[in-house]
Amino acid sequence: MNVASYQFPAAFQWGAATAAYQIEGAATADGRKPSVWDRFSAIRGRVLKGDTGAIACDHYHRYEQDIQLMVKLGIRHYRFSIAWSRILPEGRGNVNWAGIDFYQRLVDGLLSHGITPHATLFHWDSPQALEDRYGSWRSREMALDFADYVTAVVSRLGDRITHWMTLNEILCFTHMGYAVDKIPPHAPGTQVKSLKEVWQTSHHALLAHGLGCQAIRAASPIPCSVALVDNPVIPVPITESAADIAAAQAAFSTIEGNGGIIVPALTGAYSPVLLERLGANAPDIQTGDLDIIHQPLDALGLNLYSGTYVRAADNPCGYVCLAYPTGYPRLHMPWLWVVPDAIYWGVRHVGKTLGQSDLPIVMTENGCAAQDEVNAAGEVIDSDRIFYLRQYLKSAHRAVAEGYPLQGYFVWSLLDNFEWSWGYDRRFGITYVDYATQQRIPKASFHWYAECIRQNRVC
Ligand code: IFM
Repeated sequence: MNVASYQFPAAFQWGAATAAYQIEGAATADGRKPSVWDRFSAIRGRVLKGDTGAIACDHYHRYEQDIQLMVKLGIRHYRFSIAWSRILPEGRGNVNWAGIDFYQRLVDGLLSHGITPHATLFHWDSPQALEDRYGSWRSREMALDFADYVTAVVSRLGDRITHWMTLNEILCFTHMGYAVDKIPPHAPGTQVKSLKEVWQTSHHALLAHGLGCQAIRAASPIPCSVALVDNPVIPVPITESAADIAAAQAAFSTIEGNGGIIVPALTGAYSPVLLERLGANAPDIQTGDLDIIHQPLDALGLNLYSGTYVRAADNPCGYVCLAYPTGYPRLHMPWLWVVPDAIYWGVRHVGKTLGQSDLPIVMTENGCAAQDEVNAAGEVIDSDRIFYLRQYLKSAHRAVAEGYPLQGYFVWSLLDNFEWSWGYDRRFGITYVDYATQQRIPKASFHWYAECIRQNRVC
């Protein structure tokens, strides 16, 4: 591997990622019933400009055209998610064959072009019926229903999908959907009464992950890879002195949600520091739960967009998080501070801080929203996105060059799409979508990324 030219190993997986509710549209087609996001986005004031995912990129009807885009891009790996409410419209019970058929057609189309499908089983769009029945993630029943849904999917699609991911970004769809004293920016938008109840929702999601892993392995007709996708906060040492590195490591396993999501999933125990801090607000954990949660994984997916600078401090936790100075570069989201080193440190923390040095890691999402415009020539020259992606990919390269098991990179996203509470106002795609006509316009970053893939290096 040539370090100076940022060359990646031949087997490095280049890909692009999307999620069902953000691109599919066709919200009432072929037996699909509402998800919590259909209901949430229909409530005035929940999503910017009243946008919903009812049409989105109309990918449900245009998936063949979108596969052609992937071919043009040169990716050999595509990450997408399966919509629970297309497969089990009521959340449990009867399987909707039209839903299965859609994903079979999509996957067969990918495979016929040599593109490996990587399927996420849950990317936030849980069936509204389960919210109505028992409050979805507030109930332990949700984990059991998730496992049944996984069995329904994997037993029918497992002959052609070998890369499975259970849940995407647990903290977002639990803590941001049920937070106390905040207006939850995520579906279902329920205000629970205590912080304990919030932590209970993420505990149920962890259980769903564990039961989901078991269900995948039991239902898959062929050997397959099973992963969790998480978005931990990444502490980046402000200098690479031994003291600041130790501070970043101390921060990684305790900071914000990390100690209650990635730590139990990978080690089988919540961070003791977090549990002490939570006190009576810690979730109820039943005997055996942590064994279920701590399933062996074939890979870990990391969704990384930003990082938090830390330095060593003479305080009980040994670190302080540093505020971003005024004028620090940020792209088109309030949280999108440009911290390329987050990729390197994210991969390193999983290996060294959590002692998982053999666990293969895939960058399952990285990208940015930019204020893209179509120019008079009909092009979108998103040099800001290229600037961002180039730096992050160099950081990924550093991790690989130092021998960390980073095996692939999926840009978020193949297409502009429904960015949750921000609706269509924020564009994360390397392909511009004109929502009025559904025209796809590959941006400059699309062509740049295609060249990286072609040369297998950061260009
Ligand atoms: O669009 C989201 C995606 O659904 C989950 N990860 C972060 C992306 C950008 O906000």
